[in-house]
Amino acid sequence: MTVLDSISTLESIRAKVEANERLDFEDGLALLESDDLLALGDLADLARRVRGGTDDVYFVQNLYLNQTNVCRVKCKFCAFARTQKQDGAYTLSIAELVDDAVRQRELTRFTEIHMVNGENPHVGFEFYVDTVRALHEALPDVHLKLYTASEIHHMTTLAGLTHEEVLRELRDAGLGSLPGGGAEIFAERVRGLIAPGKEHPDFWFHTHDTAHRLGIPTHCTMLYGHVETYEERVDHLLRLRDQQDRTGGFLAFIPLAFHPENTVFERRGWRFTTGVDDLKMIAVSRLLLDNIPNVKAYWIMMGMPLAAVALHFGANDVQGTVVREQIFHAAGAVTETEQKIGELVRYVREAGRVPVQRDTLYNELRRWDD
Ligand code: V47
Repeated sequence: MTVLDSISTLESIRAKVEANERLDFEDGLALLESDDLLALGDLADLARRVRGGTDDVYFVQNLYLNQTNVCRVKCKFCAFARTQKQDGAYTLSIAELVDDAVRQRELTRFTEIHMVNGENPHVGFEFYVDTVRALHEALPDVHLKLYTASEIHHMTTLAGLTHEEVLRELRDAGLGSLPGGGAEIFAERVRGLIAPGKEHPDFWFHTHDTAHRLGIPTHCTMLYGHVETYEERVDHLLRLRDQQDRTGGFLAFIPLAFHPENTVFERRGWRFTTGVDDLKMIAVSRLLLDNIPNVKAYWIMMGMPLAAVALHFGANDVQGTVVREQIFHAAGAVTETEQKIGELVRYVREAGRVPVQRDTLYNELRRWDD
């Protein structure tokens, strides 16, 4: 695209954004192909405001847990998973997991537990239900955001139950919402290259669709910066938008930048994404996902300085305090594993925004607007 073409395309997109009109596939592609990063940020910030966004920037005080890294799938992008026999494989008992969470709660007043695991073929469905019940009984006022759609699908195969039956049992045991992982990229070409053993994307959607219909809110993600094309990124975002039109249960979208260290892609020379790509993804996500209220700048992946810049590119959430993150750190993240509330507040304020501590469901708990 020539510079002049690019300017006129962005201008026509701006007119749509100002009129709060839905952007289409071609718009998404043009945005990703644009090098005018500041214009993208400006458009995304405009879109956020046109749709009712304010200066509030959210964060949640949360605890990350990973009960097991044993996984049957062998996704090529993953440095966290192990087979049962590999060095470093672990599965925490329910008592170990709960004791740990209770000890952490004495140190920090987190309101959410965020837990994702490997798809462990050596435990049964009851292990998961008992884990949820035990966490809920030990910490009844903590929201349990547990298990990606891939794990839920895995549980249906373990138990011979439907997605609805699995979700109902987990919900009755205390599950509050689902994290957005497992989405990766929906395009089958890419899935076949990076995660050939993973379930078909239809199951990912079916799980979220069922959760929403049962009143269980969920999150959604996209793993970018590996073998996918811009077209496949836009396709992924539009499939999420269609799902949200149908059921409306996504609380937030989180773009996840691929980290190559300790994966087969590192040996093939793949590199970390750049800040430009990360900011572009935040902006394009905000612009295309007109029906998902929150876009997170995940500081664990991009670092807090860039996450603060992302607040001017359409993001309105910096995720959380996140203690002991393992998935991105196994793959080369050099960010801290914990962010103190005071630091989150400082970064958000320096970006000219108002820090708001939220619970998982985006209810306001505390604000810093002085
Ligand atoms: O599905 C795995 C990704 C996801 C790598 O819901 C990797 O708020 C980059 O679910 N490089 C799991 N990404 C994490 C997840 C999550 C994370 C943050 C917020 C939320 C939320 C959910 O992590 C996986 C995969 O897409 N992942 N390995 C890697 N090497």
